[in-house]
Amino acid sequence: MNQTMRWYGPNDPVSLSDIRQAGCQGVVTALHHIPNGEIWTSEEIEKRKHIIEEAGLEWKVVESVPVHESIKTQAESFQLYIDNYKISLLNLAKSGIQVITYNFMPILDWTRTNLSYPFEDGSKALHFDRAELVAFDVFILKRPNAQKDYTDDEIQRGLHLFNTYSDEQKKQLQNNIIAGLPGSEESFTLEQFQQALDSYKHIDADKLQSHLIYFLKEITPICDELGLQLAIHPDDPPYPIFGLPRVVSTANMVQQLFDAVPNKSNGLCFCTGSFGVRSDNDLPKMVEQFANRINFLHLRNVRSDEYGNFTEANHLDGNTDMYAVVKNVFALMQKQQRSIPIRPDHGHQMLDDLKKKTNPGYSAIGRLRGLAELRGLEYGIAGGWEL
Ligand code: CS2
Ligand code: MN
Repeated sequence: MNQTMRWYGPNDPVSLSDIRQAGCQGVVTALHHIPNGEIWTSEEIEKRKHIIEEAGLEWKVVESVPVHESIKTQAESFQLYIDNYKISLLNLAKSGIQVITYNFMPILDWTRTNLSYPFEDGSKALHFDRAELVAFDVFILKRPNAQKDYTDDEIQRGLHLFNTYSDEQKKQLQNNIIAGLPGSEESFTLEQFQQALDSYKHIDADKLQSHLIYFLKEITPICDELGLQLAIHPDDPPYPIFGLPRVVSTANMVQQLFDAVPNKSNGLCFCTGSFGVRSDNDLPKMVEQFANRINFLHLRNVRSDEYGNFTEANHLDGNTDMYAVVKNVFALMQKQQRSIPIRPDHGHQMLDDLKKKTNPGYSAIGRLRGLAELRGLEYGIAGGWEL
């Protein structure tokens, strides 16, 4: 596996030197300063590439080239945004980038309710609590008809939190959910968020899926030609929230995308943490099912329950049998003679990082721990060679 870490660019408190010392060959990054929907010029791409290479690292994977909301809803001028996307792809390929990560989650990228959840070993984890989601959705945002998306029990627990939380805690909860986690391109006030939700009023899962398929049919021929590999990131959490449709949450949903658009560039970012929240996703089996389509791996673990609450656990400990996943990944890489890029997806805030201001999920030491464990796991599976 080709080991990388995500780097948020020159403003990231984790430096390229830190990432190199963690044992990575490369970084995964994006041009976060370019507004969503605008073209990534060759000049900007080359500038970033130069900084990375100066530090002795390579840049082969982009995460993410964001997909403009108009493409997801097929709102006015969406074709223009698709054309811009194609130009960005062309420019990236010219600079030697190989893998393009993106996602098709409406409005919000990954979502958590608590960004500093006390984990039992003293570190801090990211956490998703349905009762907190209800407290925000039903009682703070007051989304019309939100109640029908929850059980009575969830509503009672959400109401209890709403009644006991201080104003400050409510504000914090709101920020955690809609102020934009690292990597997400948008940040909302309550009014803006409700407005964005309204733009999905007439878009159900079938429609959103047809928009994704349309987008893939537009961009995959160009990617095939340029030798680019696409990597769609699954929904996180992998079930509908705020009444929004989801189209990349299960093995079946992913299979439908490959059946509809079989082009060779159409591929997957296999995020074990996202898929792993659902007990109906058998991850080692999915590695086998999508063997020819996995272009990038996000490895992390979660502990989830039947209601959809989850905590990000340590990388080798949680719902997912990481040994079985890495064993299957290793076997497919041997068979296909290719090295798939991986990154430890998130890590706990721990040790010295507890005293620092860090990007939630993306502090140095927790990810270093995760990467070291995963590297050791692969080394053991490989029998000590072929890394
Ligand atoms: C998140 C997201 O789980 C994750 O990897 O950190 O930022 C994710 O990378 C994007 O949704 C991918 O487009
Ligand atoms: Mn991920």
